[in-house]
Amino acid sequence: MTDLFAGTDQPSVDLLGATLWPGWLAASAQKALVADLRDVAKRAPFQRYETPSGARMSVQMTAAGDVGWMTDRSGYRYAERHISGASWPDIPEAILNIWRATSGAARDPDSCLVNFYGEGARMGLHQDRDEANTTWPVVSISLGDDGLFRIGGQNRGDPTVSHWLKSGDVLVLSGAARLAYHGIDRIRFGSSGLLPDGGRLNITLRVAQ
Ligand code: MD6
Ligand code: FE
Repeated sequence: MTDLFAGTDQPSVDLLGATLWPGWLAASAQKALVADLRDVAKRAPFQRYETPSGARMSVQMTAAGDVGWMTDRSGYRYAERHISGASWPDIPEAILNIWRATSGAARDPDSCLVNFYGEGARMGLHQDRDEANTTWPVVSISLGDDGLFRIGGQNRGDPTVSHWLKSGDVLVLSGAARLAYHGIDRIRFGSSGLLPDGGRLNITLRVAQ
């Protein structure tokens, strides 16, 4: 298993306090993760949620774990069930192993959000702060097409830096960067061959409750 991972001995990149491990996942591990996510999406199909303001998100989402992040007109929250009423699938073991190797946290995550970006999808600047305890890190895994990630500080108006996240990159938001504003400005649709029909998958692991 560990030979699927490039590992954390390679140089990391600091993005305003967030730690990026470029190309942390070998191509074989990336393919295996896509297969795991297809299984998750079979049990819990992707949705385009509505935000509290009534806007439909361009990113499609599903989840695994005890709870899954979702939004509708009544607000952002972690739900115990998919919109179908089914409980969320378990977090795949290979995904838990990435958290264990990179997060530095003494416990496993209880929530795994899966984002899918088709052509033109984006995610506005936001903080991840719907979790009960926001001192646990967030681990983010990128698969498929390149995504232009932007990160700033703990206030919306703080200066930001941008970086293209590539397939196999692992990013950890911890410490002061845990509550940094961040988002995906755009993707380069078709830039990766990992997903036959193009697009970008992002996995975020969290301790939500
Ligand atoms: C994305 N990522 O990469 C969106 N959140 O598609 C996030 O919203 C994110 O990359 C918390 C920590 C790392 C992230
Ligand atoms: Fe986020």
